[in-house]
Amino acid sequence: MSSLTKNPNVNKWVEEMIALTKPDKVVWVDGSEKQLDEFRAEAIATGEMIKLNEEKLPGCLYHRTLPNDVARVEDRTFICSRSKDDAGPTNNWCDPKEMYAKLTPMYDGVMKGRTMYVIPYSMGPIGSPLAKVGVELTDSIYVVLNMAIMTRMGADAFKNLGDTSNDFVRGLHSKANVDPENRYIVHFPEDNTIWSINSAYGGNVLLGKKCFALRIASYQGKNEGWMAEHMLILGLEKPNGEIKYITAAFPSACGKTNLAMLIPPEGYTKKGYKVWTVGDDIAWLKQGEDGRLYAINPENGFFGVAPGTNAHSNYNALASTRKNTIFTNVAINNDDMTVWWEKLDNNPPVNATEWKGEKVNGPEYIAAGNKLAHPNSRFTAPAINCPCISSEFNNPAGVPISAIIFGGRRAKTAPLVYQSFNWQHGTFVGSIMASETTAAATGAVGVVRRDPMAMLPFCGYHMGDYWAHWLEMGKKLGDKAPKIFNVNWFRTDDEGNFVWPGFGDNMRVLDWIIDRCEDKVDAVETAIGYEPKPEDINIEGLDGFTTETIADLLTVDKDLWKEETKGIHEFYAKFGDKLPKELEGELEALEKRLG
Ligand code: GTP
Ligand code: SPV
Ligand code: MN
Repeated sequence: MSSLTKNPNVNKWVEEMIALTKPDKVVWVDGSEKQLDEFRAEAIATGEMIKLNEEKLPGCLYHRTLPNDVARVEDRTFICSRSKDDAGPTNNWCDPKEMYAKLTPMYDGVMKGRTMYVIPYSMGPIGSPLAKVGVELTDSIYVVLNMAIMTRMGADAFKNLGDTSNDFVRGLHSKANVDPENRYIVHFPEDNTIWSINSAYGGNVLLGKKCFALRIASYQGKNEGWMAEHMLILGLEKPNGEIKYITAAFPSACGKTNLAMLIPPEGYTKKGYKVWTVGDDIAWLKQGEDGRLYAINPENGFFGVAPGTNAHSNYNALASTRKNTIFTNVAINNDDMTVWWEKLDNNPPVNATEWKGEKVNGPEYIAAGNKLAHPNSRFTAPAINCPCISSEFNNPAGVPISAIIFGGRRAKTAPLVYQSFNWQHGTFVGSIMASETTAAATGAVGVVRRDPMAMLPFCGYHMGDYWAHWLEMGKKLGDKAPKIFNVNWFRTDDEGNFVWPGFGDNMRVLDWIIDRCEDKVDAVETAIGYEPKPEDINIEGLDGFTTETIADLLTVDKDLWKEETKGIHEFYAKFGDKLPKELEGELEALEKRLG
């Protein structure tokens, strides 16, 4: 098939990559439903995807990855800037020449006997001044079908690029032999290039997502004066119809999709409050002509965590997955070819296939201590399926942001919510974020680690320079800057149970946050920031909750925080003279306030 673009930069690069990988066949992905149907039929015929129940889950497909390939691999992810110092202490680095030399032989002839798909895509609404174009070459139909949901994919993306521009991200992916020992997810920020090999899972291979929209884009944003962040975007509609937009950065599997789609408690919905979803994972933020900060969601779908998603916890996410969705590594109910995962409901299928592909009796299998779905199993659902998708989802200008929220999983230290004193202090609050690790990346789960702005695995350059860029953005935004907050839905009691009910009830905290943005409510000044007066968190309809419970969730344990500052010092020490002095100053000021 001939090229879909006249752009010589694209065509030259594609030809070079064909010469390197030597596919039997090259297919340019035009984005048409007809062509996608052919891909689906082929994927089903080869067994790569399984067709699910057409009545109950129309247009839905199932895919299983190898047990060694179920999450992002941070230890095999590299930022190959020319200078090691530009990758910084939080990224794996290798000299780009060395890395190209190492990987080129691995790609040589890797697509022999296979088809190469050439995927043009836009991150961001086509025609948006904030959108950017990528081209992914892959030998995986699974990747093509996921990219069709997650991005604006097809010939239209080339329209956005034009016939001469060289401003597109070159993504080369091969699943090769899915060999974990030779798995590499490599970024060359100065070349606008991503090479991924030996994986066929999610964030490792859907190169528009974490690789482009965060790692490469964060680097582009620093150079071009905007920001790429691991943030959801939501619109909170008040009874008078006014909508305020909020972004929130939580680490992987810490609640972004859930917050983005929340349904407020009854007391709020009755009054007319509503939450609209603009994005659930990534935000690109740029100052608008009016001086405010605007956000677009570069993605076109949701790659969401399946376990824990149910009609009660996240009705809108579940509803989003009821058609034209791809399920990866969940369990199958063989009686009716539907899907199941932990906490979907209390009825695990008896006639089940667990995520690795073994036929099992679901209830017995679970009783023996096993999981039917992998903890990082996912759904890939089109954004248009979401019942609460924002009318601004495709707005090329994005939405104006009133508040930025940071948060993570902390059993004790962080209170339910606090507000930073100002943008600089807010940048400090983001930089000291810490969270318990989750199944979204390979490695130990439940270990507290520093994860600044939820960007530890996703910042494509030196984290010290990234913080400096945050401070710079704050100066540009001035008094139009969004207010910065920190939340923690995950405080536990002495038995290890979550105290805060979370999910829809997080609305109660958003309510206070918006009131703060509008100067409608006072706050208490503490050592770490402004906190609500306990009585200002609305607990109407929260069974068993009193103002004392809230007060408890808001306590700042000075001894724990003093311990915390030691950890921050250690962490900050890694950044040497790239640590902005403003942040060092904020740490000293915090220590003084703690006494
Ligand atoms: P990524 O897609 O990996 O970036 O994850 P995410 O940040 O979008 O996380 P998601 O919303 O999918 O939630 C991950 C897990 O956290 C699920 O198991 C949820 O059930 C759980 N979770 C989300 N919100 C809350 C909450 O408010 N309270 C509690 N206790 N758990 C929550
Ligand atoms: C995350 O891990 O933050 C995800 C899933 O959103 S992945 O796309 O695999 O990175
Ligand atoms: Mn994520």
